[in-house]
Amino acid sequence: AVSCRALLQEAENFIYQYGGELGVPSAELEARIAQVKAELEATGTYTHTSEELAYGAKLAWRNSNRCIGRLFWESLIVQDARAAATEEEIADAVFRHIDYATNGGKILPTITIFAPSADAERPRIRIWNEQLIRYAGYRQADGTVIGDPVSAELTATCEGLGWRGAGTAFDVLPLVIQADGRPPRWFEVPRDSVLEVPLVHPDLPSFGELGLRWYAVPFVSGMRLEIGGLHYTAAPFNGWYMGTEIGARNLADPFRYDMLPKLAALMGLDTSREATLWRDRALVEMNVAVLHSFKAKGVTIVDHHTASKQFALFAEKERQRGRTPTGRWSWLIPPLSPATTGVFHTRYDDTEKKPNYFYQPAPLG
Ligand code: HEM
Ligand code: NRG
Repeated sequence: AVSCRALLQEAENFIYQYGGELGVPSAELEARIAQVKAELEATGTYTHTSEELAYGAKLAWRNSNRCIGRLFWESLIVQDARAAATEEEIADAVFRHIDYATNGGKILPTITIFAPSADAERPRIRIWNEQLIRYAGYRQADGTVIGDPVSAELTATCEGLGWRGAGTAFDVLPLVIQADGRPPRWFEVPRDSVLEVPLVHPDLPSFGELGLRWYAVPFVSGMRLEIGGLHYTAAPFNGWYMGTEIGARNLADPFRYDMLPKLAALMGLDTSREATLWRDRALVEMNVAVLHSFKAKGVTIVDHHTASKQFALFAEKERQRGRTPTGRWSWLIPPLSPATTGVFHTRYDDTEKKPNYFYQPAPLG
């Protein structure tokens, strides 16, 4: 249950911000507010114009304190899929997003926005995947996982729904969609739509023997986009990867692919003592391989030094426009050589503004 007054307040705040930043004449703004109010009183909710929706999604990115990639917030491409109602229509719009944004490797930051709900606890549409493309993780009897352990729970859920994967360490999970309280349905992502990068190292020929790869595009699909009091519980978005996300976390974390011991062995490092810094040396080469392989395949990626400079430019531009840039330091610093980047030596205001992207409860169970 959502009070009409609270929703009207959120709607007004957003419409005034929208109008203020885009220079909408005040008479037009007042008329729009009156219209929103009438629709709210008649129906208990209201409908964003396409322009409000597009700008709201951009503002939500600008306000994402944990994101280092925000310099490009104004160029986000917004696809309005609020009319998609059936699971098939939703899956089709998602597949179009994947193809459009992947763009043969020249990645376009894009969001596709499905029908909202006035009540975050009663979503109309949920995508059960946290990312549109991720690798399955198959839990074995001995407790170990083949593939990506982060996906173990969703993988088991998919199997419960009748899906069967090939069983390799890099099987792409199906898309799982739930609409209007119906049981969830799964859809295999078309093979041709999944761009991947086999990982090689510029000067360690045997690196390829590790058999590593990663998908080209991070499509975040589990978060809730909130604009003007409306909850877009299915609004998958993507930018491109910062190399460390893959090289210093996904492939390196002991609870993910845990590849540093294997890479150290391949490099012939002395792993008998921590003080040889074999982990650190392997970590750097893993990240070199990620950046080199994406570049060689023509897939957009950014290194953490460049991203840090781009973020400083974003913060500077925000100040020039009379706004205080917000950020969460603990997330903005990269997991590799943090103190070599500018963000490490800068303080950030972690105020949470709206519109924004929020975590929402896992739909599983
Ligand atoms: C988080 C980079 C585009 C919204 C992050 C993180 C990185 C990053 C490195 C931290 C991720 C982690 O540690 O797991 C980038 C780059 C982009 C980009 C290089 C290239 C254009 C976008 C776009 C949006 C967005 C297009 C939304 C429209 C977010 C949000 C988070 C985030 C909401 C927090 C995710 C969470 O809490 O799990 N970004 N980003 N980013 N980014 Fe971006
Ligand atoms: N660390 C996660 C992805 C989180 C979002 N990162 C981005 N977002 N770059 C991973 O898969 O490694 N984006 O929209 O570009």
